Amino acid sequence: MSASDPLPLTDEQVTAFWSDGYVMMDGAVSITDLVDLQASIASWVEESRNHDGPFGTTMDGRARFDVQPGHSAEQPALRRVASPQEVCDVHLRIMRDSPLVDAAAQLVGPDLVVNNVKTNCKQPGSNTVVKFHQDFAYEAHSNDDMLAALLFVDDVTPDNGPLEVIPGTHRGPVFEHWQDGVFTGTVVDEDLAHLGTPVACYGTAGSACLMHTRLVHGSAPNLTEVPRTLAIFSYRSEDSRILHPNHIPSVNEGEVVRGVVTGRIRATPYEMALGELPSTASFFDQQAQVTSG
Ligand SMILES: O=C(O)CCC(=O)C(=O)O
Repeated sequence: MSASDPLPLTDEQVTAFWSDGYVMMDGAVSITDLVDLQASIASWVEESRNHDGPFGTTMDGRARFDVQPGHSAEQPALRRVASPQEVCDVHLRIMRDSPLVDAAAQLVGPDLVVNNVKTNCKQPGSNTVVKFHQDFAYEAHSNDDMLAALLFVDDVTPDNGPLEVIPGTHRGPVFEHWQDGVFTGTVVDEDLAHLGTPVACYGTAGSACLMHTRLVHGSAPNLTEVPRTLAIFSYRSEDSRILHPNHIPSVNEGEVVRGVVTGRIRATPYEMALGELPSTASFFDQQAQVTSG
C-alpha cells in the first residue's frame, strides 16, 4: 500500500474495534490469494488421510499438523496447522502483504510485527470446538496492542462453528486460564456467566474478523457437511515485546511487516498468570483438560 492509497478501514470500523474489541472487514485478501489458500488447505486435508495422528514438525519439535481424536483416512479431522507460512507461499504472502495487514497496521501500528500464524479447520463430523478464552493469557507481552486477523477461508455460517466473541471484554480483566494447577487455556463458566451474550461472526470467504488479543471468544462444532477454516494472522505493535516463549514459534516471529523498527519498548500495567506452553501439537489438548467451562 502506498501513502496515497485509501486506508482499508473506515473511521467507524476503527472506533468499533476499540469499543467492541473486534471488527469485520470484507475483501481482506485478493481473490487469487483466497483461491490459492483454499487449494493449499484442501491438499493438507488430503495429506492428513495418510497419517494416524499429528504429523510434520515445527521449529520447537512439536507437530505442525494437529488432528482431532477420531481422525481417520475415511473421515479426516485436521484441526490446526501451526506456522503454515513456513511451508506455504500463499500464507506467507498474505502475512506480509494484503489488505488484512494494512488493516492490522491501521489498528495497532503503524509499526507492526508478526506474532504468530496458525490455520484452524473444523472438518465435517469432527466435533472440533474452541472453548472460550483470551489470546493474551497465552502470550504475555509488554503491552496489549495486539490483534488476531481471522481470515474466513470458507463462508462462515450460523451452523458451521462461527467464531463467537463477547463484545467489550477486551476492556476488562484477563481472566484466570488455570484450573486446579492445570493450564486449561479456558475461561470457566463462573466467569463467563458475568459477561455478555456471545455474538457470532458470519461472512463470506475472503472476509476477516480483526479481534483484540484480550477479547473473550470461542466457537462451537461445525454441524454442516462442508469444512469451516480460518487462517489466523496475529500481529502486535512493534514496541510490544514478547515476555515468554511464543506458543506458536516461527522463523517470522518479530518480523516487521509495516512501518519501522523503533528500538523501543512500551510497557503498560496488567497482572495475570503466565500461560503454559503446550507439550503437544496445539492448544486443543490443553483445552481438553478443562473440567468446566
Ligand atoms: O477457530 C476458531 O473458531 C477460533 C480460533 C481461536 O480462538 C484460536 O485459535 O485461538
